[in-house]
Amino acid sequence: KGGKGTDGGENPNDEIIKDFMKMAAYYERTKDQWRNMSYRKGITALRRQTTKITTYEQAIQLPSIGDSLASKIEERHLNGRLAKLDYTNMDPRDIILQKFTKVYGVGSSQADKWINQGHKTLEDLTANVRLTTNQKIGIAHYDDFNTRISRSEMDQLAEIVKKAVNHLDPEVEVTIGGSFRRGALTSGDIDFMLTKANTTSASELLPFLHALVTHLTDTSFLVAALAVPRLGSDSGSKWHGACVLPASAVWRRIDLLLVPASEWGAALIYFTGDDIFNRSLRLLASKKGMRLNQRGLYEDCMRGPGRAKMTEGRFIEGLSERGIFARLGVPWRAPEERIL
Ligand code: DCP
Ligand code: MG
Ligand code: MN
Repeated sequence: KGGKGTDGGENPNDEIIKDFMKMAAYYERTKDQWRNMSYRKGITALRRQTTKITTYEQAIQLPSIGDSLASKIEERHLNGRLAKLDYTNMDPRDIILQKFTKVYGVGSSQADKWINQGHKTLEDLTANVRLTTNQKIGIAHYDDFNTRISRSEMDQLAEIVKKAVNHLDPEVEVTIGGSFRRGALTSGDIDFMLTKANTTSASELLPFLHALVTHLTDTSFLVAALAVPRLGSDSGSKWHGACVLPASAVWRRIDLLLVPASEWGAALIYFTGDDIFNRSLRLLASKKGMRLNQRGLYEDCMRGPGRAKMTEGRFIEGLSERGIFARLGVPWRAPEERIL
């Protein structure tokens, strides 16, 4: 997914960080996971600096910054730009890839196929491709879904959902996760987590979800359902849709996650992200013979080649976010610090 801004405030290395984010996103789209990761690790190292890094010699001292990134940091300082970024910015295939993957529900594999078939614009897709209902909505509301949401609009959206929840079942608790919980100045969508005391499975919250979605649709707040929970699947507790503020014409993406109270901590880690932070926590868990997912932390998980899971492992913690960090043996990280 593209268009993600820097989450927090100011950093003396903001300019190079922004360029490195573009490089990482480029390598993510082109599925070069290794370079994508190198840039992301480089960004993490730069974020931790309190002074501006300008020379190769300074940069190469930092953890996770190798020859190639160090050269680019110096180049960016001396020239005010990165030649490689100018080059990728002109890559015609990448320009189309970016456009297509910014359609809701379209990943780089689907976008690749369309490009290979010769499609270049969203108009080409509309005219020549058999699109799913969701892809049609994604294209019709392309600009809406790709416009970032300010924190004050996030508050307004949250207010409407919280009122409805409270009206339907005051025992259900609402928390906003995602980039908003990380303190981001703007968000790509709004991510709600819904839980209720003493629940042990997301399916117990399904009747409530149904009532909530019906109510918010009847009151014209929800305008599309894009993905509904399918029982038994891994995404069994997630609802995706679109909403709109009263008197606004701009559709916003909204996600609702049903969380049983027993899995609250694990779900909170998962839905707070960011996705890269989650990936690194899960990798760390697997290196320690454990397994982390959105439901909990498990120990004594047996793995085969390529860290493929062979046994489920024993559930050891799900309730508390801090408890999971502790059992993983990693220092607590506030949501604001969970970037890259
Ligand atoms: N998530 C994940 N892996 C994914 C997608 C999502 O771990 N492939 C988790 C981490 C995200 C959270 O779900 O923080 C919410 O997903 P979003 O796509 O809404 O991402 P964010 O809220 O982080 O950013 P944005 O502001 O773009 O919505
Ligand atoms: Mg989000
Ligand atoms: Mn989301």
